[in-house]
Amino acid sequence: MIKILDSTLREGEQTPGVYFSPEAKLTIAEFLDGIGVDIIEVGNPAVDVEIHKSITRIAKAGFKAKIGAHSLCRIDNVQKAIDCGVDFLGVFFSVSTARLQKDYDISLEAATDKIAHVISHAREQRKDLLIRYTPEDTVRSPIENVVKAASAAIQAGANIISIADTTGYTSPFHPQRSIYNIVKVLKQELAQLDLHPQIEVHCHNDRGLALANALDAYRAGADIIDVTVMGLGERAGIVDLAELLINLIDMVGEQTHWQLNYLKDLYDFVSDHAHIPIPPHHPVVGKNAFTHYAGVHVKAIAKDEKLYQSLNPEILGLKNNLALGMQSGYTAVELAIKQIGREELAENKELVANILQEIKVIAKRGTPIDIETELPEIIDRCTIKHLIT
Ligand code: HCA
Ligand code: CU
Repeated sequence: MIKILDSTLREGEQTPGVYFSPEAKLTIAEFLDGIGVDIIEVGNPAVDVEIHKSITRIAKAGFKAKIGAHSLCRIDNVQKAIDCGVDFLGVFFSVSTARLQKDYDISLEAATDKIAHVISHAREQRKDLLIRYTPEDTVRSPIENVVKAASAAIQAGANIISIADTTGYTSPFHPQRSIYNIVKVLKQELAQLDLHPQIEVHCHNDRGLALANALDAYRAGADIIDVTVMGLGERAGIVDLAELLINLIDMVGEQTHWQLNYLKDLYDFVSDHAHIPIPPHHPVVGKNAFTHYAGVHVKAIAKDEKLYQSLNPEILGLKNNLALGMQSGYTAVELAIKQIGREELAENKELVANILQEIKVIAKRGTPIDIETELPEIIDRCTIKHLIT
């Protein structure tokens, strides 16, 4: 069964301007645990003492999910993470030619020694720790470097190798740049060395392909997929939790343990605390994700919702709804009138037509019409006109 690693509290907090207080972090972790994600990556304890405390607190909170810390490839940093009492440790160090030469200025051999040294230190401390090694920018690194670093990491005690598409470079449609191939090749190369780590993928969204790439990696047999709420993260962020889950359900079947009914509240909470609104047309959790509007659509869904819907909002604890505006037709007005409990008016065809005309005029202001508060006023105005004429 595919596992989900949520990194809202680590990668997500790398969104410029975003800060989650320790209380917000705990609440977000509670939601994620309730949804059933497997690993919650809380942060790097070396970044700030407050993050260190949050990791320790969440690690002790007794969640079902494994609680993880992110760490530079340094003994002191790894030690800080272990001191937080985490179940999971992620160590990253790139072995791309460019990074080795331009940034770190060390040879591949020196890099692999360092990786092995740091990971052995962590393994010696804790036999039960899940250790992930990420050759950052994996997908733009020579595969032989990745295999060398990954095998050194596994021999030193790593259980998981993460393929990081740090710059959103891969594409399922590009002949040389598919994460599908990278997952397959890395697994094969490591299997030849009799090494069988779990494979994780971390896909950035710079080209808008993070979700497509994550699903491509899933198809290739990846074991763990990284996500964040709202796809938060550096630059264009990473894979969106809600979007991934809704797609995985189609593939693994509805018999999953994920509690999707917490998603909307989690997203609202994160959006409030990140001060980033959820776009209304955001899949699954956006205000319009299950809203039907244009005349033809509303007329059809009044007969059968599936005519314009391939997802069932009930699995998310949500319902369909209706929007009124310039694109509306007669049926939408009838349904909206019924929705606010004025069924008797829906019979009056002339009145309904007048209300529709009035709605089309108001719609020109360019903001949504609120059915609960504005429709009663529109009805009153039209009823008076109707009585006079
Ligand atoms: C980062 C980069 C990272 C690391 C991923 C990982 C990436 O912000 O440190 O450690 O698995 O995209 O490569 O998020
Ligand atoms: Cu990242």
